Amino acid sequence: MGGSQSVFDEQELDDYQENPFKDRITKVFSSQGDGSMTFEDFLDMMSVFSDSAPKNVKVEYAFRIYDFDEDDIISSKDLKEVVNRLTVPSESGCKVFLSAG
Ligand SMILES: [Ca+2]
Repeated sequence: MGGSQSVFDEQELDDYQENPFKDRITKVFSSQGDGSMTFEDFLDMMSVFSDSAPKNVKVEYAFRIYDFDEDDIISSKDLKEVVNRLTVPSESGCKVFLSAG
């Protein structure tokens, strides 16, 4: 207590704008489950993303972010969505699709 620490610097905020998982992040931390965030939701998100958050908490939220269909399983379908989001340049229209199997 007593120390002050910036949560995000300007570069981190720019990076968030380009984050391919920002819709999942806001949905996972939304207490309503619809992507809308209360101030408490926002504080929870900042807490989890802080360097001092325990790794098990970070892992739990990472799992929820990557579990796109929210069935509590990271399936090949979820992993394909992760890869597609990481490999698709947002403005080029070029998209890589993986097939199951
Ligand atoms: Ca899933």
